Amino acid sequence: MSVNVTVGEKSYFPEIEKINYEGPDSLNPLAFRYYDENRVIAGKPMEDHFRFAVAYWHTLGGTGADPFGPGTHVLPWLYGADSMTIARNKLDAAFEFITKLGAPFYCFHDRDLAPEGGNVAESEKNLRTLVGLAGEKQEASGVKLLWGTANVFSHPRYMNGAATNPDFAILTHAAAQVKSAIDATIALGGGNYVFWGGREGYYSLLNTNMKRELDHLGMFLQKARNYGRKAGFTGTFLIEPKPMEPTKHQYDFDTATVTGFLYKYGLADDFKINIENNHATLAGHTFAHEVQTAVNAGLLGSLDINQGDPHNGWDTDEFLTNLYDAVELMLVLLQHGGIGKGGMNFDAKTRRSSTGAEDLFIAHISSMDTLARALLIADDILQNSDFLKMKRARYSSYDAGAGADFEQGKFNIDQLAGLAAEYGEPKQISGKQELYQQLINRYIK
Ligand code: XLS
Ligand code: NI
Ligand code: NI
Repeated sequence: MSVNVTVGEKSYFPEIEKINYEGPDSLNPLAFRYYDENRVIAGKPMEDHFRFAVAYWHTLGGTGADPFGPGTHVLPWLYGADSMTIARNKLDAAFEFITKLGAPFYCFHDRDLAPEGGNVAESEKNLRTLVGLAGEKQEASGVKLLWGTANVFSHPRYMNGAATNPDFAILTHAAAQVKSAIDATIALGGGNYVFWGGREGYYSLLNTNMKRELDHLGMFLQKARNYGRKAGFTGTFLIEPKPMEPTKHQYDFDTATVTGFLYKYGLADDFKINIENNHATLAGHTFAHEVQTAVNAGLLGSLDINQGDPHNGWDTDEFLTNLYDAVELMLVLLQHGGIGKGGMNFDAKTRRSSTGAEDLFIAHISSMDTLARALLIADDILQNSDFLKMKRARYSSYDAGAGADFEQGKFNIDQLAGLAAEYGEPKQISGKQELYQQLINRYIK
């Protein structure tokens, strides 16, 4: 299904035409070389393998500002008579960008879409107005909402956290925002609703009652879930782990931590996990590890697609172009049934010195192509190589005999110890990691 190009009163990307698939030999940087949305791979069209989404905050709001200087990206839609005019212009630019790129989904925070007002009621009104307009854009273009979320970390009031803030009054403001962001997500037919921790975490245990803060977070999420379900939200709630930044100890450290949290607070039936590659890197994991961990728990929800810099320790949110990592990711996804009702959201920004509108398109195209190419490679590996056979053979001692009985729970520790005495010292079996790596490289072509 392709989306219809939707341009507002004035075009913000007049030099850019709809991006088309031109095939691997194309030298056109503004064309897809691998991402061919309708091409069927492993039983479904490419589009459904990825469900690509444009992230409103980086792509429409990212000015390139960093701690050492202001923004360098001149985004014409961010200039206007007042904040609501700017929000409307931004919406026009967003849908022109998304539809020219041909991404089927987008994601937003409440404050990306509409400005904060002077009080809660005004903020809610602003959001409702923009939700109405976004609904019209979705209708005209066929673009859908992958997920909505609330920004409960930028406003200074959230400096000590939102749901984990020691001040109850701040928690109530977070509740007001989450409530209307859930309403917005329902109104726009969003399939998922995300909670990224933001400032839910701490810098020093000296001034922090960690147990109490975590209980507050658990309670807050239960109440948000109850509200969403009552209001008719049938999609999935997602938690996005991150180990550090902005706080030193973020509560949603990684997939394993969040899995434990979801079970402890009775949330595992309604929540799944939104995994971001750069957050995995910061936690000392690979993206594939995090995705596999979520799969194991039955909690894989969605993905934030980007990559970090392995040489530094913060969230650089670069566009994913590392083909090797993408192949590992696609191998995990293809073996485990794919991304389901989640998608792949480009939580990534162009570099501060990449100042052209064209750069925004090239960045998304490159990532989409990296993943599409990785899909083709991973599918080829699974269909035509010994990869799966080799991996299965490693565990063949559990396929029959005493190993299979162990898996059935038929032995106690005494009996297992008896078997050890019977077997004597087992002969070495090589793990052959280098052979697997050689095989992957053979298929990257
Ligand atoms: C920040 C997070 C954020 C979430 C949405 O590091 O990745 O962008 O995806 O709040
Ligand atoms: Ni993210
Ligand atoms: Ni991030």
